Amino acid sequence: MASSSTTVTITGAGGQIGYAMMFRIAAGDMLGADRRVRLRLLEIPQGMRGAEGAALELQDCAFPLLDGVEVTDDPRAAFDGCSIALLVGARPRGPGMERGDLLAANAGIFGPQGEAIAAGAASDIHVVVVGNPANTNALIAAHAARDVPADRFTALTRLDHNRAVGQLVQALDVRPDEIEGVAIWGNHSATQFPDVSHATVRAMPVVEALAARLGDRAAALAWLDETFVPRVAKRGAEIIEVRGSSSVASAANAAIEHVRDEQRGTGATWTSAAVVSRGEYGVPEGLVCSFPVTSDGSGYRVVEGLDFDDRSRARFEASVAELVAERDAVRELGVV
Ligand code: NAX
Repeated sequence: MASSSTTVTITGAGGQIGYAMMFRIAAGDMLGADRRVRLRLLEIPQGMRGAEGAALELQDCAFPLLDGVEVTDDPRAAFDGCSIALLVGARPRGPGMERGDLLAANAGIFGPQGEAIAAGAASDIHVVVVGNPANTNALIAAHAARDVPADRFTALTRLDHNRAVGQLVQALDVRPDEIEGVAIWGNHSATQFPDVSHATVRAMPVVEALAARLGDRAAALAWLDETFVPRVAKRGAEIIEVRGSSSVASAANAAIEHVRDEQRGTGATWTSAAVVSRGEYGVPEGLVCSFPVTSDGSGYRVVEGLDFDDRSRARFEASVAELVAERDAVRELGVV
C-alpha cells in the first residue's frame, strides 16, 4: 500500500495554516479520492509538540486515504521521497526588523530546504511556497535546488485570486463559478495587481456587468480602482483587524486548490499562481511572479498574449519592481 501513496511534506506543520490544511489533505481534498497520501510534517524544535499533537489527531480521524504521518525537525528526512511540498513555515517580521533582515532570516530557512529538496525529493517534486515573503522565498528555494527544474517551484497567490473572485461575487450577486478570467499579477504583497479586464461573468465582461449595476462604465472603473483593487490587495490586513489573527482557513484552502489544480488540471479556465518567469510579459527571467496560469496536470504554464491598458501595465510594473528589489536584496546576501 505504502509504495503507491504520494508523499506530501508540510513545513511549519505545528502552526496555524499547517494545522488547517493537513486534515483536508488527508481527507483527499487536494489530490482526490483516488490518491493515497503519506504526510511528513516538518517543524523547528519549538514547534515539534504542536506538530506531534496534530499527528495524534490525524490518527484519530482514521482517514482511509492516509498511509502514515511522520513528524521531524530534519529537512532531509522531511523531503526524502517527497512529491509535493507545501512550504508554510517562515520567519515572520519581528518588531523593528528591516526588509533585509527579514529576507536574510528567510534565506536561512528556504535555502537549506531547497537543498534538502534537491538532495532527496522524488523526481516528480512540485513545491508551493506559502510562507512570506512567498515569491522571494520561492526564488531562494529554487535557486538552492539547482538540479530541480525551476518550473517545479511556485508561490501562492491563489488566496489573492480567490479574494478577488469573492469580491466580485458580492458586488455582482452571482456564484463564484460564474466568474472566469480573473488574474493576479506581480508580488503577493500590497503591490499586487488584481486584474478583471479579461474577466467575464456569465460570459459578459465583468466591467460591463459592473457598469450595468453601478450606473455606467465610469462608475464601474472607479469602483475597481478605489474599492476592489485596494480591498483585495489589503485583505490580509482587514482579516487581521476584524478577526484579531491572520488568515488561516482561507490560506489553507487556497494552497490546497493551488496544488489540486496544478496536479489535476485547470480545465478550460485559468487561475493565478506565482511561477518562475521565463520572460513572459517582459518580467525579468527567474523572478517568481504571479501570472494567470493553466495546468494540464503537469505543472503551471503562464497564459500568454493578454493585453494591458497603460494603467494596468503601470500597476503590474510597480509590483514587478518590488520583486526586483527583493531579488536584488537577496543577491546582496549571496543566496541567489
Ligand atoms: P504560524 O506562526 O502559526 O506557523 C508557522 C510555523 O512555522 C510555526 O509553527 C513555526 O515553528 C514554523 N517554522 C518556522 N520556521 C520553520 C522552519 N525553518 N522549518 C519548519 N517550520 C518552521 O503561521 P501561519 O499563520 O501558519 O502562517 C504561515 C506563513 O504563511 C506566514 O509566513 C504567513 O505570512 C504566510 N501566509 C501566506 C499567505 C499567502 O497567500 N501566500 C496568506 C496567509 C499567510 O499570511
